[in-house]
Amino acid sequence: MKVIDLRSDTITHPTPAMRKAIFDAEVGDDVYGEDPTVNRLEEMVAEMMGKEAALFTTSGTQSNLTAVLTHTKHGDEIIVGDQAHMLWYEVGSAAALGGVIMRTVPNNSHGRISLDDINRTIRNKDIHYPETTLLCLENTHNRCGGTVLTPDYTDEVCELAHKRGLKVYLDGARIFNAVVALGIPACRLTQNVDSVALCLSKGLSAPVGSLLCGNKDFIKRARKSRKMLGGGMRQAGIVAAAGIVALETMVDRLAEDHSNAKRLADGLASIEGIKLTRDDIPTNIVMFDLSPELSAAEFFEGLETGGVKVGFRDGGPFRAVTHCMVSSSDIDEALTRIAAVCRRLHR
Ligand code: TLP
Repeated sequence: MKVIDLRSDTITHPTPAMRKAIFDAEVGDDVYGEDPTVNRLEEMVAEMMGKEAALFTTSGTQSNLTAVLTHTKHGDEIIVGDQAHMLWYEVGSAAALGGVIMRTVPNNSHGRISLDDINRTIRNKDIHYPETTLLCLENTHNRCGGTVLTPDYTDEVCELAHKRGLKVYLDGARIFNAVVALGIPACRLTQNVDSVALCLSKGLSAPVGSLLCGNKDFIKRARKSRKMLGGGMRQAGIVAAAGIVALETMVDRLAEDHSNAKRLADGLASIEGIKLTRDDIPTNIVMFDLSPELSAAEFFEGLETGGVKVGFRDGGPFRAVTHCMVSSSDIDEALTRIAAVCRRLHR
């Protein structure tokens, strides 16, 4: 039985073209700035994002922390949405290693934080207060169901934050899903943010890596922060080569993941006992709950033995993420298996 793994798009393997590029990669010592493949990837991504420079990091988590370390000083306060990946899934690194307070404001169901909330939360200058120096957005928004922030909204947030003296950082781990959903170039979504990171190892299917982008001075300082975090990677061209192929070949096909996510959501909505957390499925993430008469633990166990893996933390909701290693017929098969588990639990 083929296991249909919908836990995350992070489970995707490098494609044959990536493996070939890895094999052939020209390399050098990147800590000396001498890896030609890393340099090529960084230039390529900086241009795509409309920024002066980029820095190759090991992971989205490392990019996010590197950005915080570079934009702030110990004791500062940063504003994040209460559903932000940086808050939930990064081991409290901004506080633990960056020495900053993460002040939360609510994310709405579209992954937005309101301009009023932002304005209210930024501290005035006062001897009692920490300084608010950074505001963080996320596009697409993971815990808000792969929702997309529009360029207009992003611009408005940036205008307000900049007026109040803050920098804006965008966690764009899945920014290409937003790009494909909106049909606009990435640089339009990043035009006014001070820095942005994207991931190669999610829907784009590269084995490792993320890029942090910003102006030259920011990236120069970020390079030092990354070094402090142990992220100076020497002959990293081996992995950067796969990243270049990912950007060249895997972006447009994200549309297929989005249509498979819709197919999955439509099917789930028709299964008795399952309730989607939202009506629209903007990109490749589907979240759902069970009706109260069904046990989440039994459902989860039933799926595992039935050959379907989904994400499940803290009592729900469940999360299913589509990616290039599941086809539309795999989605149909997953739906058949999920429906069978629900029928059994209803008995
Ligand atoms: N998210 C992972 C898990 O950590 C939950 C996933 O499976 O979705 N920003 C966002 C918006 C992310 O979704 C993730 C990964 C990261 C940053 C961190 O990236 P990595 O895993 O490369 O450190």
